[in-house]
Amino acid sequence: MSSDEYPTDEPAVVTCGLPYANGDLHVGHLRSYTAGDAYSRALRKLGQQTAFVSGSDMHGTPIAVGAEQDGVDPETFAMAYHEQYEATFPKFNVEFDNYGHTHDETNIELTREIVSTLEDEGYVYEKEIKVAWDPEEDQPLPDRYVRGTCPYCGETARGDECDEGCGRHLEPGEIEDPVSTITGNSAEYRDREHKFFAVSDLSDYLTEFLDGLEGTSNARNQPREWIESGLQDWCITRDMDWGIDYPGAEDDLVLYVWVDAPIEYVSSTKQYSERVGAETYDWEAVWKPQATDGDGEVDAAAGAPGATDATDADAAGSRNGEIIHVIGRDIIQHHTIFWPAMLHVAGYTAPRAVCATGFVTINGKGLSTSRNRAIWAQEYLDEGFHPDLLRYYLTTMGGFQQDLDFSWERFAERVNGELVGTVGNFFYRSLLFAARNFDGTPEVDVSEDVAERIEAAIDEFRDAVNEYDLREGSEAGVRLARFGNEYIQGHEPWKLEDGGAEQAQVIRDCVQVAKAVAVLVEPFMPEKADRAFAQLGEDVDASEVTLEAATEAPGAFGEPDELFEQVEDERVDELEAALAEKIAAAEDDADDGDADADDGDADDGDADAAETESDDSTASEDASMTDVEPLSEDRISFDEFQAMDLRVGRVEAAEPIEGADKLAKLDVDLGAETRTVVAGIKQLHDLDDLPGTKVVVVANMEQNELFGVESNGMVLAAGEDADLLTTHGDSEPGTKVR
Ligand code: B3M
Ligand code: ZN
Repeated sequence: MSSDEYPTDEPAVVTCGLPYANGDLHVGHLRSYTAGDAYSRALRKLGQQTAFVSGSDMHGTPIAVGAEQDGVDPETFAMAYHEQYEATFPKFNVEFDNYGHTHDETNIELTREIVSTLEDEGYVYEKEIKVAWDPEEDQPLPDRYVRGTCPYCGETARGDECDEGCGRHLEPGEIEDPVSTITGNSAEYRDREHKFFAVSDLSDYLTEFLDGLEGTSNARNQPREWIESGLQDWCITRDMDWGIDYPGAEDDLVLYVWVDAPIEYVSSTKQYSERVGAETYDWEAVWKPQATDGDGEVDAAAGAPGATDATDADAAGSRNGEIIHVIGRDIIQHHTIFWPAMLHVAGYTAPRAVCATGFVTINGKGLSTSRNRAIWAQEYLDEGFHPDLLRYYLTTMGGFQQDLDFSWERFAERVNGELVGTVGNFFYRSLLFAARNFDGTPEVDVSEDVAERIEAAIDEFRDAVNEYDLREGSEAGVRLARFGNEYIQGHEPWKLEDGGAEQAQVIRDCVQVAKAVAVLVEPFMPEKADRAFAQLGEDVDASEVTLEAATEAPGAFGEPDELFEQVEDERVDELEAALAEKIAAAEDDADDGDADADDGDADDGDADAAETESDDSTASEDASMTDVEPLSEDRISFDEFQAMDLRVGRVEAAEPIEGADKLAKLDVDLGAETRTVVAGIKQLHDLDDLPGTKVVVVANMEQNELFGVESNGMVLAAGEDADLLTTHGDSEPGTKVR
């Protein structure tokens, strides 16, 4: 990797965590796949050579357990889901350059090769350990065949993962009070020989690696803590017959699924390269360090395996590609400890960035497949909504690392507000006017101010991509459309002489802004952007162009049609009611004892990235409990907390905002200055009582415009009643809240 700004001279690869091929896809999965897809498209917009790859995870107990339940062999079971995923991703415009699976020859071969190198380099040893065993079935109980108590946090956990508590990876034998998920019996422990990868020898390397790692801060902070508390070696074999046989082993000893799963990132890139030819995309230029001479020319492959060799290559000057992993935050440890350790010893390139997305909640509660509290991919499509609307929602709702709440109400709000109201409205108005009065783009130059405004949006986009900030990236386009609306409103071209020079100028500017908006929102809504391009008379797709196209003039075009459709209130009510009904039905089933509750078996085995199952299990018993959102497991560091500038403020004036049901405009004294803050408290407080009240304000909240009022901070309030937070003593306005 380099640490140059994107676009760099090296090829990039963007990967998404591999879905276990064991269940239907839902909105939790889609969050990371749409994010990965949007990010790779955004990189391409910058002109970065990029491949976007992933594949299905076919091995491990998540598959074996599911196959057993369905009474089929694991390969048939996993392959059916693999094919389903392959067909589903494109329906959401998630377009992998290669989507493979871990059970194909390329991956099996590469896995054996990498494991042999780990052995040759002296990083693998054998050790006798105690593994959980089912006494009745007389079989070993790896990973998901056992549940028990997490030794770190005391929550119930799966054999290899504390899935409901601290999220840590658990080594075989670590789980306490193990119970077999096959028979429900208490498991025994038996001695078995297993292979270990000496990760603990690599603490220094990993510390250094983390210091240079880009992406989201959670992907650096958590592993740092794990390293500080002492790394354990990693058991890389399992007593099973489904998986990749351990090279040279005789009995049923396969590699742990987490060894061959990330190797599919490399295999998938290799398959892509083989398909398009190395001149078009060279997988080795990405994954294998290339030694360079002084002037940066590539000499020869210096990807000789081994820790020291790789370090030498670095020291001599090495070039290799930009590896960017997009994952769910529950698999940070695998991607920032085990995986880079393997890559390093095997002589491969270290990842440049790990972007770990937060979980998805549904109406404020943990997504749960077994409780049917989920929006399934197919279900969304069956509702007839355009895939780009969900893409937009999922990729731009918050930062990568924030948990993301899905509700149909908010979905409609964003579609109707930003897409219909801002982007669609501006686009339609401008193009209709242009088509009617000028048969398309008027033949004048774009005015200087507008050209500058477009350039500023392009810069915002470029910065956002370099900061791995999809939300900001999308805002660059949406803000530009907002500017466009203000521009057309302010210049009132309908009042100018039809077809005259003044009108031509305004419309020329608007057409260019419209084209730039289409270019900038393409990563998030590729199909809509392609359609926008077609309406502008372009003969290429918006997905094929780079940022330069934003400033190139469109030509002639006819009358447009609307890009987006309003989601009506009644539709939202219906969708919310149907969702509540299906969750209640699943709960009834659970109460009847028919359905499995969250018992960690195959049903919730699709442990995707962006899914949380740790929802309130007493929901149906205690109505008051259901109102309390589950406490977030997404811990933040002190640094992250400090990034928020919380201040004591004093309300100086409060007045309603006309046209808005809930919003009030507050002038808040923050010591250094008085700020205007818009707050959703109009119906909940008597505004006349507010002046003089002390409040707590997020002073560095991004600026936002609501009903034409610029809000410059956020007032903290609790719950549905917007109970305003205040101070207990007499801190002065401006005092920092810590
Ligand atoms: N198959 C799914 C998960 O644990 C797992 C990801 C593998 S990524 C290399 O989220
Ligand atoms: Zn735990």
